[in-house]
Amino acid sequence: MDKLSYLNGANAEYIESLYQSYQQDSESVEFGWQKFFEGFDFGRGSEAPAVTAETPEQFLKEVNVLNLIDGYRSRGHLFTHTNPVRERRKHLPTLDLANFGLSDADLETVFNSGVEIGIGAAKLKDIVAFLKQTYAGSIGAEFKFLRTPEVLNWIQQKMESARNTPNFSIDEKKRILRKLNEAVSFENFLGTKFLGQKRFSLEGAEALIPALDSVIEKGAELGIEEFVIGMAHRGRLNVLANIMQKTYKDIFAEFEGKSYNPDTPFGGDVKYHLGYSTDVTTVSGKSVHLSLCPNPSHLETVDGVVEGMSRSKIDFKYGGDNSRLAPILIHGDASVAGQGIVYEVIQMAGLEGYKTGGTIHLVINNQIGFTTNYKDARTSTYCTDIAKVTLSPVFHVNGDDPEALVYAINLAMEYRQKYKNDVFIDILCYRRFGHNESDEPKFTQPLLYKTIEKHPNPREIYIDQLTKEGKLEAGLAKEMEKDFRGILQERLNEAKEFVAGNAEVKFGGAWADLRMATPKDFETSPVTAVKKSTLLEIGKRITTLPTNKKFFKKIEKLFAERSKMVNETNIFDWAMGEQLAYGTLLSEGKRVRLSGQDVERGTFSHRHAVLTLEDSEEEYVPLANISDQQAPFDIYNSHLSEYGVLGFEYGYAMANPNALTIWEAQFGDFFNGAQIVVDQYIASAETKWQRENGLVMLLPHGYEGQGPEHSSARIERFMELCADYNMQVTNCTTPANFFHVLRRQFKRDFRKPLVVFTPKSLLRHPACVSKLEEFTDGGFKELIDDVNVKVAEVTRIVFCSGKIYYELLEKQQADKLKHVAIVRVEQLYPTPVDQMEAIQKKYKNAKEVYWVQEEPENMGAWPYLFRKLYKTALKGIDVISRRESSSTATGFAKQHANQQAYILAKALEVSVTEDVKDIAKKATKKLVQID
Ligand SMILES: Cc1ncc(C[n+]2csc(CCOP(=O)(O)OP(=O)(O)O)c2C)c(N)n1
Repeated sequence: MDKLSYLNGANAEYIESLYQSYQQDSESVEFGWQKFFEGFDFGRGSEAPAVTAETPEQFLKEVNVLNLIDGYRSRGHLFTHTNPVRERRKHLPTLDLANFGLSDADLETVFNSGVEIGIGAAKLKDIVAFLKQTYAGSIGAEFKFLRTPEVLNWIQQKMESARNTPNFSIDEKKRILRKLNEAVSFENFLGTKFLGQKRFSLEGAEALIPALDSVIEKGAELGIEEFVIGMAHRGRLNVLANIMQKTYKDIFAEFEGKSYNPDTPFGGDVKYHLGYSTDVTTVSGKSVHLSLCPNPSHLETVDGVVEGMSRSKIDFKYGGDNSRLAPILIHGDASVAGQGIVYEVIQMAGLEGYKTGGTIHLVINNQIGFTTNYKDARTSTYCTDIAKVTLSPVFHVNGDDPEALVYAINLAMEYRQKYKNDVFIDILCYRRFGHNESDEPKFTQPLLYKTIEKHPNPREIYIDQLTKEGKLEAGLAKEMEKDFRGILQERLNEAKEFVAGNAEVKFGGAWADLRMATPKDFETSPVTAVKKSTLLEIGKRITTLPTNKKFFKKIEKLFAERSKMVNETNIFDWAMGEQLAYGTLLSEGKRVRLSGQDVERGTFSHRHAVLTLEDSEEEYVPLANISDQQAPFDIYNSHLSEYGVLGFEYGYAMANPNALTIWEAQFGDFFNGAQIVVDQYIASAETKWQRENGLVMLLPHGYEGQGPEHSSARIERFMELCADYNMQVTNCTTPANFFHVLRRQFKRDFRKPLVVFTPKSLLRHPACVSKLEEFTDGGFKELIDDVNVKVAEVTRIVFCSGKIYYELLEKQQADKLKHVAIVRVEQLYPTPVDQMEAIQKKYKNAKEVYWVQEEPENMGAWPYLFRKLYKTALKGIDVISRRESSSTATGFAKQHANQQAYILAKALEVSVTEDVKDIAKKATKKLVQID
């Protein structure tokens, strides 16, 4: 009806003429007017109190009332009673009658416009009462920005039929009270028994517990079989205990410090970061699986991970049916407003490769972030304003009104199932204590905390309400509390007795057949070769284009070349090595998912995994057309996000160990936008949470004169995180080794993250090819020895990795050098130290051993290798590299070329040109002598 607002005070003749048109043909006027005139006619012909809107002036008054209704629907949320501890600031214009051309004198007048809200012709005072109750009570609904009339009307109808007074049965009310009681008592109990220990209590927002309990019930009723939940510290223990059903005993044991077992290699994490999964049975007897994703302290990082886990399960467990699983993200008000990752993740909601059928977002809006007032935490009106990006409805709810919250969350669940979009619930509440239990909030918010001190908890408020309604038997609430405290005390006593057992990790669900890795697993790589006939057959399938489709000439040519590799030369380039890895895994029933910016074609135009037909938008995906029995091949160009997408893919791999999940950075350096995911999940999840993950990161890397931002994928950043066999870091030099390292992800009964520094210029380098036998024989090689030299003639060993190898090789061959063995370390971590030592032993005449890298001395693998090797037989190793630098690479092409020539010359001990000598002088490079 907002179309009518411009008519406020418009001319009466116009309305009169509209009415005449409507009388002749109701369809001739807009829908809003149809409804209005319908009501008008109805009012005139009804038994309702005298309606005298016979004149244009009266029409206008009716329009004013319609505008008032529209005002409440669209702006009522600004005037709600949703804040339990603060007066809301004034929003102008108000919804006062005067702002709609009405006054108190009209209150007794009957208006047909009442039809618009379903109460028929009614006195203005009743219309206002209805609107206040519906739109300015405990729930503020923001939905008028939705664009689809059907969705808009649906929410409007839901709001107006419930009128903020949901009709819960006595049993439902008792359940809400019971869950509220659990939430409140649990915190009180922890507070008294573990005084001063950090627990990030939920106090002030306890209504979250009945709300989550209810959404599980409602979800199950609407077909949900699983929820994947992400949340931060606040109230997490309460959710673990009272929703996830983690036993009180286990939680208390963690408080007592009993779960630490010195015999395990795990570092563990604080108790309010741990994940958990469980099966719950609803009141109606349905079973629902709940997974609470582990999360680090970094707020909102978990969002992408939860979405990825959800999508993964939707894909492999629910056959793509997203009405059977829903993600729930629980945010804080400061973090949802402040963290950019929220935007990155929310943008996924409608993207083909990432959508999960709608996420239910809950915000524990305690109006404070640590010590920061909400006014300093955002510019937007609401902390949830990001919801408007995806046109997601928002319900702002008073956290002291658990029934309103339960109603709102049930509505959100229904909405999610029906419209498959995100929906937000902003729980207006407060934080009873400081940021944590040893913090003094009065230092920074003295007045607010005076109010909070006196404010009754939500259970007391609800008991009061139920008592007034006459719905609560005397003594029941007290009994509930006593019983529950009794249970808690019993569990605490058990926890004190509890001695930590051998915490051997057992995987469940999709991970049931897997185990934790041991150092022995990394001594050699398993056979990952594929039978020749199979490889060639798959090769044929993925290089043969259908004849009934019209492809670009260049694509036809490219595929003809690929086909030649399969059918004639049997020599494969990098792109084919990669495609054959995927093709063979798909044929073996392993799902392959690759996402990242522009991955379908490939940033360097080498992949062409998705082909768009000429003159049409139709796409053809060769890897999806291998056979009917193959596993799905999912490849998606991502939106321009690293942090969000890497988190998503990590989550995808976490849920499904049987999918090869790959994230590719556009250029390797861009991964640092996702450094938090690397630090907090990829590198450390196993040590902290005993969670394995088989995610692969492809990071284009190599010094090719493209300047500081497109040269380095920051190998050093990964190397510094390597410990405890936490991940595999590789810099392969051959298509076959790349093929094997990808396949290796599945050929062992454990999972490990794999980082591959991938080439750029090598994609088209004539020497960077592999023969058929390299695919059909053996497996991944951690180290590749030099086959071009004679052992006895070698006086210098040069270890290197990645692209520089081909430059060294070229010079070695061009200058016919016999004294330098160039040995490639293909796997930087776990570092094949034994194999490197064996090389040193083998070249017994070698007097010198160098590590040669393109990166500056303070970057690349050297700082790590230096630290590792000085305690081994290779302690005499020295480095040849660019001099240390604060920037990854030079922006001057000439300087780049000189630096590169200098490295080659130094490494191979060949004559250095004048230019390079000059550079060398300027570089003042001092080789670090070890020992
Ligand atoms: C990315 C990030 N930055 C800073 C912090 C430190 N920190 C922990 S809690 C907190 C306040 C969070 O406020 P809010 O999101 O409103 O949640 P609340 O603690 O109030 O429940 C901050 C700044 C963090 N954990 N993560």
